[in-house]
Amino acid sequence: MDNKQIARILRETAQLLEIDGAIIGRYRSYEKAAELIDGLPDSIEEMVKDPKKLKELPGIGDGMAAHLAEIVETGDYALRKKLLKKYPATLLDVLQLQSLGPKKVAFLWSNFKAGTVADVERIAKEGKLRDLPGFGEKSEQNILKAVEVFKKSSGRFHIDVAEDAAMAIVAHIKKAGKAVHDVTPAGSLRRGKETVGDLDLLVTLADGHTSQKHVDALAKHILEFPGIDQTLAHGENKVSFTLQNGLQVDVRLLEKENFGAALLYFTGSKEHNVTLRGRANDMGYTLNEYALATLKAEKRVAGRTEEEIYSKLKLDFIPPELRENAGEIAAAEHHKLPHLITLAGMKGDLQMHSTASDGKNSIEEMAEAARQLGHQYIAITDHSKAVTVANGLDEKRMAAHIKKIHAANDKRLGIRLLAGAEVDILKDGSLDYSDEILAQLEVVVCSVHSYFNLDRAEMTERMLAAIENPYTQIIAHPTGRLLLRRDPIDYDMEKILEACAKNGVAMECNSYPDRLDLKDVYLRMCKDRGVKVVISTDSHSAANLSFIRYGVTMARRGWLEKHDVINTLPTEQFLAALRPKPGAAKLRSVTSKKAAARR
Ligand code: DGT
Ligand code: CA
Ligand code: CA
Ligand code: ZN
Repeated sequence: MDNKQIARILRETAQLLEIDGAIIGRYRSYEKAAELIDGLPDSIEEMVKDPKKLKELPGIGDGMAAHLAEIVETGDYALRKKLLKKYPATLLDVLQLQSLGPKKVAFLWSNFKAGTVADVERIAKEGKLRDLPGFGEKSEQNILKAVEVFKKSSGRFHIDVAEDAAMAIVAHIKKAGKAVHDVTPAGSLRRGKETVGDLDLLVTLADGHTSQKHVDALAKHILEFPGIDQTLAHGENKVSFTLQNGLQVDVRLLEKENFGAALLYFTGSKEHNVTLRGRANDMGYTLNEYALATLKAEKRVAGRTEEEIYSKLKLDFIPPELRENAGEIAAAEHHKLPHLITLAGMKGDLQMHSTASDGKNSIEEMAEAARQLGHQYIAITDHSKAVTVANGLDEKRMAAHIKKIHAANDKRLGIRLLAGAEVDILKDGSLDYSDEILAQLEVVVCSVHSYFNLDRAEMTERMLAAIENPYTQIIAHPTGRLLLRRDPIDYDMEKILEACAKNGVAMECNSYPDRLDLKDVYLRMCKDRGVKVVISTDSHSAANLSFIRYGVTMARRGWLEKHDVINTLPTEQFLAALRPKPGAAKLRSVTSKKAAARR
């Protein structure tokens, strides 16, 4: 049982307790423990063996330590099970709806017996909510919007959840030993899509282990994976099962000889495959999950690797992230594929929070973790005052905080620390800090955290105003989407990108797995329109800094190359690539005039 599963059980217990009307302290302790365990590098399953160590964790006392032991031992938690007898499990789905907290969920349950998202949708559509205390017409509409998001997203999973599950299963399958040659994730996970419907894993059999007897033994071993909830299918060369969080997993067992063709087929996308098969047919071949073969004689020409199949089809190798039938096949034919950005190319991270606002680690701790990742510079960007829920800093606190960042930088921690802030874009597009503070910041990151429902025209004006503010340098999580939870805000992206290009404002590719914002299509628009991109993590703890890999994946899906992303540049060049500060621009032109006069 991994930390994520344990955290989920605790979180659900907290939510059910809150619905049940438990006193705040009671459910908060579960919530806090869930949050802690989610971000913990050490395995709780290991730690319960030594209760003393467990209780050294902040907020874990005797009681919680015993609960954790119970969860690890039984795979569930008695209190959660008891509450699930009292309330339907589907209430947890209702709780997922943005804009419905536990109090309202409890209210709807006790007054309408609304226990499913469909129930809530029905009573909202019947107009029964608008007159209730604490609801109103606007909230009724927001609930219906949230229901739509839920319906679109249900059954899909965030990329980090999918990746963690895939890694655990791969490790388990490899424990079968010499029967297994290799295990490779395919499907949308390999393409780096922001959410994943199900996992597709390919297991290649070792030489001498390909008989049906061997395959059956291996299948049996795979189905002993401890995270399995239900076995769905057990065929000749395929097993399917679901995990406790509902994620489905399809595992295919195959011979090495067919690996390339199978990997190509099961990586998809379906649309890429269809176009590829059409091309194969035009060239006198047939392509399926076993091989590329001649149409007439059915003579096999390739199949062991993807490379040899692409090559026979007279195409350059197409990286999985590009396989969406969005022009990549034509580009591969003409040797025009982009040289995609890589994780190793990243030199800095421009959005993260410290304990000054809602982060879990100090400036120094963030610096050390970033240094270990190989970064040359980071910007500490705590929240501005409007974001009260995140303990945003007012001008006075921010002025002191800037000094603290400079002081930390002076300690020469092996990484350059930039004094930044994530400045809220207010409803009218103005920024949440005075020019005096903005002028002191080395990196000004601006973003929306309120009024997500403005109409398109008003939202476009708001964003334009923010971009035209001379202090704005980076727009963070530009569309404000929360994957599987909240739709993006609505504005005219063409107009906004045009304004970014004109004003030298960079767009952020936010790496946080529930944001991944901008999305791939918009990133490609940035590239085509000459808008600079930064890839940042929006870390709220030192452990989050490694999320940058998801941002890089999204950037690759957006066809971005090293030169499209300014935080691939070394420190000084990066700073020069940022939009110049109002004062600095004047200063720079004065010095260059002086330089010209000298020449
Ligand atoms: P997902 O799971 O919804 O996130 O997306 P995928 O792309 O992983 O889709 P999935 O799991 O249904 O199938 C995995 C790959 O297998 C898919 O990307 C392409 C291939 N595939 C599946 N079904 C078909 C099909 O009917 N025709 C073709 N050409 N390819 C298919
Ligand atoms: Ca899939
Ligand atoms: Ca599948
Ligand atoms: Zn933010």
